[in-house]
Parts: sequence; structure tokens; C-alpha cells
Amino acid sequence: FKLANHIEYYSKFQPTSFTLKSLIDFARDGDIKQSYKFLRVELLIRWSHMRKEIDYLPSKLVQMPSFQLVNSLYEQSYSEVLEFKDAEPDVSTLRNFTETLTNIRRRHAEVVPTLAQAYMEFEKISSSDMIEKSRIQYFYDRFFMNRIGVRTLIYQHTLLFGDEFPQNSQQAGIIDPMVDVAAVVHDAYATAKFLFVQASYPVPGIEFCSYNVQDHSTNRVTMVYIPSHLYHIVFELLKNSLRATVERYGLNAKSYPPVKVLIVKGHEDLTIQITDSGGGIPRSKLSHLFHYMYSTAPKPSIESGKSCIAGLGYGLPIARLYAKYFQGNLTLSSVEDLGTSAYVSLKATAENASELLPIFNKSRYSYTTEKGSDWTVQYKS
Ligand code: W6P
Repeated sequence: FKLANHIEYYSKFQPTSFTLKSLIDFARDGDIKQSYKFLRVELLIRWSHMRKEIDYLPSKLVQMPSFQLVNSLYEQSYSEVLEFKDAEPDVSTLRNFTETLTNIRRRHAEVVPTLAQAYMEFEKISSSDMIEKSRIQYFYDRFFMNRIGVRTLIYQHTLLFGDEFPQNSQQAGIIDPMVDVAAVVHDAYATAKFLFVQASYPVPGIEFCSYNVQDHSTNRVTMVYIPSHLYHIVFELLKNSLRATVERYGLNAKSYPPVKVLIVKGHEDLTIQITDSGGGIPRSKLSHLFHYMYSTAPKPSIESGKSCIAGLGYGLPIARLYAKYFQGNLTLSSVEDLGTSAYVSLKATAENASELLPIFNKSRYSYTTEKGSDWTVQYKS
């Protein structure tokens, strides 16, 4: 039985979308057998949906060596999970499965930079037209979103049932029911600051303000979330704001305007606004910041030598995917020649935070990334 037949079969099933609430409930009450029986099917379903979409990409992109490398990783992982199709959940099978998942997570660690590489290779041999660019943008958004979802489920299983443990004892696997949002922003700022100092860059300050509209007894904002996802989002934005500020005022300015962070927990949304005075960007160029193509082009910068500040390219589009993954969003608005505000909106309650997952749907295959019938829909409770 060939892999293609399995892909055909499993792609007929819809992926199951979890909420943060349901993931926490399962972390408390679920057992490894249930998780095993569910995941050995769900992973194949989610991967099959993505594999089907590859057939609609420009074939020259798919033929690039880096793309083929990624493809072969997925085929290997797919086959490995498929091996468990009829395996009874005895102790050794379960241990084996957990180990397999850990290996898969490691195997796929470099998928994002490798696909960035593939895009560059493709651009070099045949400059893509607008339709190809938007197809690739559409696919990369969906493929990376699928990857975030798969890695979340895999990581959750290995943390709950393997011999790795979460960073924090109050966590339910990778989910922290009481993420201190300001503390995560602080950590991200500290790391960005460290990188800037390493690169002999000045570091603008940071100012905080937070309001908890749900609980008037405190202005401390906590939420149910995956701390590493929040960290990733905020780190990317802070780094951009700090860098814009330094580039605007020059390396030797006497002082720099601080980056301002506003955290508000409302009834429906938890919003983080990050505002800089880094000179802004014209509105016509805002969308470029989320484009995989523009991000792969080498950027001119005032840095001499190489440093980590310029980032790996896909920081912002991936940060937006993390925000969207649980029904949030990330937007930028700019006042040209003044500064930029980034808005991260997340669901304030764990019941509303359901995974947004791409669904393969041939008839709906379009060039846009608009929410529609080729994404899971959120059912209102
Ligand atoms: C800028 C460009 C940018 C991107 C993302 C976040 C903040 C900022 N500021 O000037």
C-alpha cells in the first residue's frame, strides 16, 4: 500500500480543533492510551491535508532541493506514525510511540529556515510572478500553521506522558493556566536587550501599562496560554521596535524614546499594544513585512558585521501565525515618519481559544489567506 493511498484516505477526515480549555481538561483527566489512539490518526489527518496542497504549488518550487528535503522528512515521519496503525497500546508500544514523537519533533526543527531556503533557490532560478507569489504565500501560511498545530499536540503528549517535564510546575503540559503577560514581555525584552548589547547596539527603554477589565481588584493580567508562543510573538515585535528606534535616532544618540507596552484584558480580547517611535513605515509597505518573499531578500542595515538582530527572516509572519493559531491576530499600523504600533489580540478566555487549522479543499483552493471554508470554523459556545 503506497503512501499516496494513505494520504488520500486520511485527507477525507477533518482535523479536530482543540480549545485551550479542552487541552487543559485532557491534561488533567486524559491518559496515555487515549492520547495515543487519538494522535496516531490525527497526525496523519493533519499531514495528509497539507500533502494534498503541495500538488497545487509551482512545480519548480517543489523541485528545489531544500523543498525535497522537507518533503522527505514528512514522508519519514508519516510512515513512522503509520506503523502504529494496528498496534495494541501495551506498555512498550506506548513508550515507542512517545519516543517516535520526540524524534519527529527534533527532525522537523529546521523546517522553517529550510523552506525559506527553498523559496530563495526558487527565486534565483525563476523569478516568480504575482500569482505564484500569492500561491506560495498562501501555502507557507497554511503549512506553517499546520506545523504549529502538530508540534503543539506532539509536545503536549511528550510532556504529559514522556520523561520530559514542563518548565513550570503549574503548567498543564505546554499550557500555563496563569501566564503573567507582563512577565513574558519582560523576559522577551531582556533577551532582546542582551542581543543588542552583544552587537554593541544601544538599547531603548521600555514602559509598561496594564489594565484588567475582568478583575478590577488588580491590574495584573494573567491568561491561559502557551508561554513559548506568547514569548515568540512579543520577542519578535519588541526586537523590531527597538531596532527601528535605534536606526531612527542613530547609534550614538544621547537618549532614545522608550518602547511602550500596553496590556489590557477585556471580556473577549486580551490586547497587547507595542508602540515605538522608530519613524514608522509607509502604509503601502506594511503588508510586505508579512510576506515570505520580501522577508527572504537580504536587508540593508546599519549594522556592521553579522548579528542576530536582523533575525532569520520569517519572524513576523510566523509571529502572526502564533497569534492566529488560537483565534487571535497580529496587526501593525504606522504613522509614517513617527512610529509604529503593533496590536496582538488574543482570546481572553480559554473556551474561545480554539485552534485555527488549514483544511485541504480543492474546490475552495484560492490565492488568498482569508478565513473561509478552507480553515476550521470556530463554533460559538
Ligand atoms: C517598525 C517596523 C516594525 C515591525 C514590527 C513591529 C514594530 C515595528 N516598528 O518601524
